[in-house]
Parts: sequence; C-alpha cells; structure tokens
Amino acid sequence: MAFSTNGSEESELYHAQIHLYKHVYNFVSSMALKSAMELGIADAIHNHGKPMTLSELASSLKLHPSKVNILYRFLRLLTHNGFFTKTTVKSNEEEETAYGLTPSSKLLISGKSTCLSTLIEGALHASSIDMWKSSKKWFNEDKEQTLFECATGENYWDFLNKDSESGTLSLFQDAMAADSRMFKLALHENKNVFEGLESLVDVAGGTGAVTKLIHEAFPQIKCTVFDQPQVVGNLTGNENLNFVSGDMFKSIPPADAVLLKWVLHDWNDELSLKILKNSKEAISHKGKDGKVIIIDISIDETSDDRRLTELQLEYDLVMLTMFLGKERTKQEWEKLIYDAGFSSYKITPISGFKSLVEVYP
Ligand code: SAH
Ligand code: HMK
Repeated sequence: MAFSTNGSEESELYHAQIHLYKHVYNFVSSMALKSAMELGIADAIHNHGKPMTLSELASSLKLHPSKVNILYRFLRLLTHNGFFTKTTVKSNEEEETAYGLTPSSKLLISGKSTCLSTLIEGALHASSIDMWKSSKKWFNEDKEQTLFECATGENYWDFLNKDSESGTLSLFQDAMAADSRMFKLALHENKNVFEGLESLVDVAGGTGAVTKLIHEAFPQIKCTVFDQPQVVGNLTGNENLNFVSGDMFKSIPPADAVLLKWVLHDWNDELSLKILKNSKEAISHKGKDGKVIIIDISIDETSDDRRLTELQLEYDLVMLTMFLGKERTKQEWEKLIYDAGFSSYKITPISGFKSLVEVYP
C-alpha cells in the first residue's frame, strides 16, 4: 500500500529523505565556505569596519555586475550556516540588508594569528578530494595502501615532498602552522604542563608554530623543532629555539620533554609505537621526571555534542584515507602508551576537539 502509509511512517520517510539528502549535499556547504575564503569576503567586511550591504560587498570584491546575485545566493547559505550575520541598515531612506562577521568567519580574516584560511585551502585541496573517486577500487583491491596511493600510485608524503609539488608542501605546512597558532589559548590554560622544563623537542614540529608559542610563553626553555630536512633545513632560530633535521623513526634528539602534536594520528599503531619508543629514549636521561606531551584527537563517542564526535570521526577517515593513520579513543591511547613502556598518563581536553595527553615513563 505505497500511498496510504500512516502519519508516523510518512514522517519517518520524510525525515529519512532529508537526512540522506543533507548528507549528500554537505559538500556544497564546504565548497561555499571555500569560495567565501577565496573571495576574501571576511577581509572585506573586516576592513570596512562594519556590516556591508550586498552592493558594497560586490564592489569591494570587484565583482562583475552579473555576479552580484550569485554572491547573494552564496551569502544566503553561508549566513544560514552561521558564517555571516544579517542586519537591516538604512541607506537613502531605503532599508537594506547588511552582512556582518560571526566568530566563525572571523577565523577567515587574513593576517590574524587565528586565521584558518590555509587550513580550508589545504583540507579542500584537489589532492585531498580527487582520491575519493577511487574508493570503490580501494575496497576491492587486496593491497595495504592508502586511498591516496590507490588513486595516484604515490604515497602522500612523497607527493608533498616532490620538487614540482613544493607548492603543496608549503600549503600543508602553512595549514599545520595555522592550526598550531590556535593552540595559544590552550597553552595559557595549561601552563603547568610546561612549567619546570629545561628543554623540549617538538618532534615532527613542522615549521615550528607551536614551539614559537611555547618559546614566547617560556623563553627559558631550550626548544628544538625536529622535522624532515625539506621542512626545517633552511630555517634558523635563536639561542633557545633551534631547528634540527632528521628522521623520528631513527632517533629523536634528547630533551626533558618530547612534544608530538598532530603526529601520531598520521601513523598506524606499529609506526606510532616506534615514535613513542624513540620519544621515551629521548627523555630517558631525566628518569621519572621526563615526559611526552601528545596533542591529538581523543575520540569521545559519548559526547553530548554530536557535531564534535562527527568531526573527530571525519578526521579519522581523513587520516585513514591519506596516511593509513587513525584518530584514537581513550582506550586506544591507553593501550598504545602502555605498549610503548610508559607507566602513566593524563588526558586533558583542549581547544574544542583535541586533547592533550601527558605521558610519563
Ligand atoms: N606538529 C606539527 C606538524 C604536523 S604534520 C603541527 O602540528 O603543526 C606532520 C609532520 O610530520 C610534517 O611536518 C612532516 O614533515 C613530519 N614528518 C613526517 N615524517 C617524518 C619523519 N620521518 N621524521 C620527522 N618528521 C616527519
Ligand atoms: C589532511 O592531512 C592532515 C591534516 C589536514 C588534511 C594531516 C595532519 C593534520 C591535519 O590538513 O586534511 O597531521 C591538511 C590536510 C592540510 C593540507 C592537506 C591536507 O594541505 C595540503 O593538503
């Protein structure tokens, strides 16, 4: 009886349909956000100093008149999604709508330490998106490789490091640095984690964005940023901040503390264990007083905030498809930490969706 279902079955069907369509078209909201970033809408409003009308925005962005209505349509979705506010202003006796910034679109203002534009550009870069066309092939192939390798024949790190793709490597490093600068607030809320340290090595620390924050807050700590030669080879520091190149799978320079931010999620358990064991070796001269500080996601499937868990699980698939890495639950962190020979740990949630894990020998 296809057309005579009762009310609740109908509403269940409608909800199911909306739910499915919503997930099918999620990518449109991602891409509209990327367009807003590329157009520089947030910068225009920020530089204007107050909300802007559609025509003010269009002329500030130097859009062709035929694109003004297109801009309106993008703004309508982005406003609905919480990226812009809408207020009414009077111009020449006529009421007009003006668009303002929200806390989320303020993260698109360039030049600010909280700017996340390069993260949007990197995460939605063709190199991260195009591989999904091969996901069916990936499932059907009897080969241990990432989705990225299945689609391109190349390991993602090799792709980043290739000379001709150096634009993507610097985009990747800029995106990591942008994320790392967001750590400033969490650092000030967790000063005790770093107090008393004489030296710290930021392993796979990229271009050193986190270390620079730590160095600012604790200038007496001798900080080392350790990463691959193609990342840190040409960087120079100062007396208490130096760059060392090497391979964390071989050995890690000694320090009172090892920092691993957004590193272990790039690797499977076997390789993560190797990194943790090398970290343990690097702090061994301090005996029980050394520590490893991990900053990564700790998946919380019981959180009341469904969006937070969704983001963590999405990151897990990003790590799986690009690196055969993973985001870990508290239980998985515990197992990895004890398997590496450490005796205790403490997890503190920071900056929204990540956690800080202090690990002791
Ligand atoms: N910790 C930084 C960067 C994380 S991205 C941050 O949070 O901003 C992962 C980093 O791992 C990259 O900078 C990459 O160059 C580095 N990396 C990958 N393989 C490595 C290896 N074998 N030894 C040292 N660093 C490595
Ligand atoms: C996937 O790779 C990583 C990210 C995301 C990602 C790896 C990490 C942490 C975050 O950010 O989606 O350890 C970027 C991504 C940035 C990028 C990118 C991919 O710049 C170019 O490609």
